[in-house]
Order: sequence, then C-alpha cells, then structure tokens
Amino acid sequence: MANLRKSMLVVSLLMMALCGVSMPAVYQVGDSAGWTSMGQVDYQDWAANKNFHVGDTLVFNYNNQFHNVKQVAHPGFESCNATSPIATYTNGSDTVALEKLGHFYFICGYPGHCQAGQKIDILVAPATSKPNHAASPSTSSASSLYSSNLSWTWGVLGFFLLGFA
Ligand SMILES: *[C@@H]1O[C@H](CO)[C@@H](O)[C@H](O)[C@H]1NC(C)=O
Ligand SMILES: *[C@@H]1O[C@H](CO)[C@@H](O)[C@H](O)[C@H]1NC(C)=O
Ligand SMILES: CC(=O)N[C@H]1CO[C@H](CO)[C@@H](O)[C@@H]1O
Ligand SMILES: [Cu+2]
Repeated sequence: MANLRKSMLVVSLLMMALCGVSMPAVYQVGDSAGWTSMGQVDYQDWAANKNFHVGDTLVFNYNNQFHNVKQVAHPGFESCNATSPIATYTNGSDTVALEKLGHFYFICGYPGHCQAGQKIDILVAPATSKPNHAASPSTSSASSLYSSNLSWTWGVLGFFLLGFA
C-alpha cells in the first residue's frame, strides 16, 4: 500500500514535469486597485498578459456596498446585462475557482459599472509547453528532447501500472 502510494506520487510528479504543469496561481483581479469602476484598471489589459489555467483562482476585492461580481454568459458580458447571472458574489473578498477550460465572464451588476469598464473576460487555457520559462535553445531540439522523454515517461508509467494494477 505504501509502495503503491509512493509510485502514484512518482507517476504524478513525472506527469507534472512532463506536461510543464505549474503550481496553481492566485490572481487578485486588478492587483492592488481591486475590482473597481473608477477607471484605474483596464481589465482587458490586466488579463491579457496572464496565462490562466485550470486550478487557478481569482480574488475579487471591493467594497460590497458599491460593487458585486456577476458571472455571466457571453451575451451578458457584451451587453452588460446581469439579469440572469451564472453566479453572484457579494462578499467583497470573493475567491472564484477557475475549475474548467474556456471563458469566464464577470461584470459588476451595479448600474453603469459594467459600461464604465468593470468587466473582465478570463480565458482559461490548457497548460502548454511553458510559455513563460526561460528561452529554450531551439524549438526543434526542445521538441525532440520532449518526445524522447515522452516515450521514456510512458514506459515508466506502464511499468508502474503493470506492476501495481
Ligand atoms: C437581459 O437579459 C434578459 C435575459 O437574460 C432579457 O430578458 C432582458 O431583456 C435583457 N435586458 C436587456 C436590457 O437587454
Ligand atoms: C466575507 O466572508 C468572510 C468569510 O466568510 C467574512 O469573514 C467576511 O466578514 C465577509 N465580508 C463581508 C463584507 O460580508
Ligand atoms: C530517454 C531520454 O532521452 N531521456 C532524456 C530526458 O531529458 C534529459 C534532459 O532533461 C536527457 O538528459 C535525457 O537523455
Ligand atoms: Cu461596481
């Protein structure tokens, strides 16, 4: 049993290393400005240079007398219509888990705030080969190294599965 656990751990660490999976990240929306309609933050710019992955979380910080967070579908995002939200958060320090791939659209439900720019489109993308790591020597050598290690890892994985199934 202990061996099985240990080997499962080894396998998952190998898979994580292989896939370039990084640790889950926590993003404070708007950084220190938080979730605001005062125009200090361009939320599209804020989101644009970030790579959101499944397992990451967003934190919305705001004064809940003046704002809220409504997760809406795409039409509601485009038209700033919060009448049928997917989810509503009103705590003022809300943690939202990005638990699946695709777009997450958030707007403030207070009149005029979304129109003033208090809206954000978060695209959760699959973890790909480490876009923000130091430059790799060359794409072709990197990918051949990757594929040789890929088959090696599958060999190890198969060994564990056969040995412990
Ligand atoms: C907002 O969306 C609801 C349905 O989701 C719709 O009934 C309503 O007419 C929309 N309001 C506006 C102003 O478009
Ligand atoms: C938000 O939730 C936390 C934890 O549940 C609670 O301590 C805090 O008072 C809440 N804040 C507001 C403004 O409701
Ligand atoms: C089997 C194989 O090609 N393994 C390679 C995996 O990657 C390391 C470097 O990270 C190489 O040194 C190994 O030869
Ligand atoms: Cu608001």
